[in-house]
Amino acid sequence: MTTRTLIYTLAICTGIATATEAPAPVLWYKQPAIISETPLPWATSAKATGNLPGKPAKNGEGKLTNDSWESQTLPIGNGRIGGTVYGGDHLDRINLNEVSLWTGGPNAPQNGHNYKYGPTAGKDAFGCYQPFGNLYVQFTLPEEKVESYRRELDLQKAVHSTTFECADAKHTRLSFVSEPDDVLVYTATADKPGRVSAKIALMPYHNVSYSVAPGNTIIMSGTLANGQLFEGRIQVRTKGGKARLVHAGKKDLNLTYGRSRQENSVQPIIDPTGIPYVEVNEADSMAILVTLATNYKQSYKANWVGKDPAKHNKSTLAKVSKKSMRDILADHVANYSSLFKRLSIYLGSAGEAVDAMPTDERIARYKTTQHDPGLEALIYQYGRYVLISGSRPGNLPVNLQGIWNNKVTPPWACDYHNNINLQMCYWGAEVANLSECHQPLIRFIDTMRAPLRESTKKQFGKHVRGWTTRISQNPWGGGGWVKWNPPVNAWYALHLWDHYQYSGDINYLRKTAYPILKEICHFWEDELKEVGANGVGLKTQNGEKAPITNLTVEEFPELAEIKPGTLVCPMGWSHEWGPLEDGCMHDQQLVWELFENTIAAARILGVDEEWTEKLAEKQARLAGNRIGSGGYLQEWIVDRQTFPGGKSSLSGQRHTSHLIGVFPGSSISLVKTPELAKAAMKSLELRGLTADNRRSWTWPWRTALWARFGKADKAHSMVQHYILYNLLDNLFGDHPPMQMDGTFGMAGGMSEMLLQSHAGQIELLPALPQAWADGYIHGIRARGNITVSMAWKNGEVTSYTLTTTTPNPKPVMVVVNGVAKETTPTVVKK
Ligand code: FUC
Repeated sequence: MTTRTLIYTLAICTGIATATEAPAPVLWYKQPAIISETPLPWATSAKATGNLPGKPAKNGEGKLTNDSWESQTLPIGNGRIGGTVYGGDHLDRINLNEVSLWTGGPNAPQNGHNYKYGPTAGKDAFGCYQPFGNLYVQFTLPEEKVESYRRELDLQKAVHSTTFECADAKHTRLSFVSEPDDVLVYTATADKPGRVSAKIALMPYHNVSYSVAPGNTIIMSGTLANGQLFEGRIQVRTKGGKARLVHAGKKDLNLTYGRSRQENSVQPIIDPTGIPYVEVNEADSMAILVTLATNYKQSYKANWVGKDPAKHNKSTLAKVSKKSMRDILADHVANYSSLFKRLSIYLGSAGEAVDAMPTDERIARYKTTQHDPGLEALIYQYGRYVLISGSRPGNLPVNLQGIWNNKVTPPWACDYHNNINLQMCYWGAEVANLSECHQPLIRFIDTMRAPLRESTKKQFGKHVRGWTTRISQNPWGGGGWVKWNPPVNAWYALHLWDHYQYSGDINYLRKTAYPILKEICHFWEDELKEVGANGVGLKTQNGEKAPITNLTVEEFPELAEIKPGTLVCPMGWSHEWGPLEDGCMHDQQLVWELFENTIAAARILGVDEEWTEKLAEKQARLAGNRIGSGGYLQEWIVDRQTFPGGKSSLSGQRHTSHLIGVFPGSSISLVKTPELAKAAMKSLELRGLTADNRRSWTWPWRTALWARFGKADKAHSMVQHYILYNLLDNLFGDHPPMQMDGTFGMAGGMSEMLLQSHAGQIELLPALPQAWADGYIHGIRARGNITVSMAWKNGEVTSYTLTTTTPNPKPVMVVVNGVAKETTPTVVKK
């Protein structure tokens, strides 16, 4: 089978014609992922699975593990239901997830102090995201050897396939999660009749009850310790042969949890005897339909409780039973690809042979050559793939692992971590042309306001309006970690504003974004602290248990420049190092941008003139950025080069908090503030590239930062570092352990190298590296509801077009090959 497809992109509507041989975006492997030994209803041990050997993999702690979920399985999803596919030939497994299955609750009494999680955490604990179950399919194959094995994930269709030959038949298994039909589908066929024989079970992670229903249907339902109801159903359809339900009458399952050495985590211990399963004998083909649901409703008013999951599953299967498999697949592909195909990208190639390599071998090759623009383009498109598969309107947003998780005690609770991770997952949403996939984050921000208003008052005092939150959040309005993250509300505001800037949707601005922006401003109006001349009143605390002391002009002479009446954000933490202190630059920059954008929004809407005048007056008094004695941008209001004890406060830290005004913010830029931009560059250089700098999410951020500084080869080297140090075989990001922020984030980070639109103009190829000298991108987005397509050769733009769906567009300034030109976008239909 060839992975190469000749794509002639004749963009008639955009006027750009490119005839480029671009490889189809596909991940593929010559071996299945290793499935750890597990007892199944038809066998107390599935040790001898008969599978082809998998690749020994390391877990997040760097130890070899028998289960290679983390680095070898491939994700599928529809934003609600997620699966990670192992692709075994004899025994196959899909780890199943549903986006809302969460233990814990609002953890009100000890909010944040009770960061207890796990499979049995109750309402008073923070809880964690839970895996739902596992679909196991044990095939009976002839004794002959399995040959020509291949598993692949086709990013153009969002379909996983496993193909191989055994005896004289070719076997094909497909899996995908349909958004229109809301089911996960697994099919098995062979090109000779009667060759599909298998046993199929749905295995749990929690205490469940089993029942069965007509049509070879198995139902698995349960209630978590926090009262959340969940239910999963599988239904098996066959063509030819026979299928029957084997049900020994076992209903209730009581699990215990123990540490599994194989998976190096806590796992359920299951006695499988008597669990119902479906047996298929000598069918021509079979299809397994999986539906999962909980009774979660994203509404504080409804106490987070919604519809009965059983009803949902029953009606989903009833609806889908009227459709042929061909139609289910066709509708899935049409739905998914209508989003994916909006953007195509070609950055060059290291040759046909490299483009055709298995993905894991290709990554290994990259580690020695560091040259494979095709792999880099694949990483970009994979970021878009996981966003479409993990984040669809109407659902919760993606968490630390997207929606894919196989552990009942996942790292960091698999929560909504908001000091970089959650936000980064959405950096590609607008610019990479997936605006509707941004909706789950925007809705999350919106729906968490009600509980957060209450906890914010408890923490900051009754007089404080608005809301903010702790560093990690759960879907119950609860917060994890003792520490609050006050400026995160202003960071969230950037997302709300960006969605307007890219879409130009004035109704959204009026009804959704502006009221939230205003409320966040209220919080800061009440929280900002005024200091005197010489910074009198500035406080610092060297760690949570240390005494709070004053910052003085005697110790920090630079405070002499602080004017009386200066406003600072109180006691911030420049993620996650240094003291708790007034006026951290990360906080100051975010609040400055919040005020700036809110004032702009009010002007557009023609509202709140008087109030925004006051806001502008406050904005002008915010303590601003300062350039430190070493020419770097100060991270704190005082010029620190070391912390008490002598450790450097400039290098070796993964967060680049004080550069947030460069990206994802835009208050510091080469165009608007060249001196500060130069200092910010120095700060970034000083951070270094080793040790703590190497994390899943550090590289996409630094890619975007260097791109904003116009340093193409530096930006590209951040992409290279990501691949060298923090990329797993399945293109998941590795913190370690696996963390999906980097995976999502690269779509955003790399976009900044190709197009920027934050400084009042559209710049084409602002940071194009040597390695991508010839290429094209069709369908990248710029602020102002503009879609850009362009091609380039030897680093120079050779053709470009701008389109918009906004009637009567105004001309915009476009920088092409260093020259600014006024261009009016062409109007196209929505
Ligand atoms: C933040 C980061 C860590 C990690 C965690 C989940 O706290 O500082 O590196 O990504 O989130």
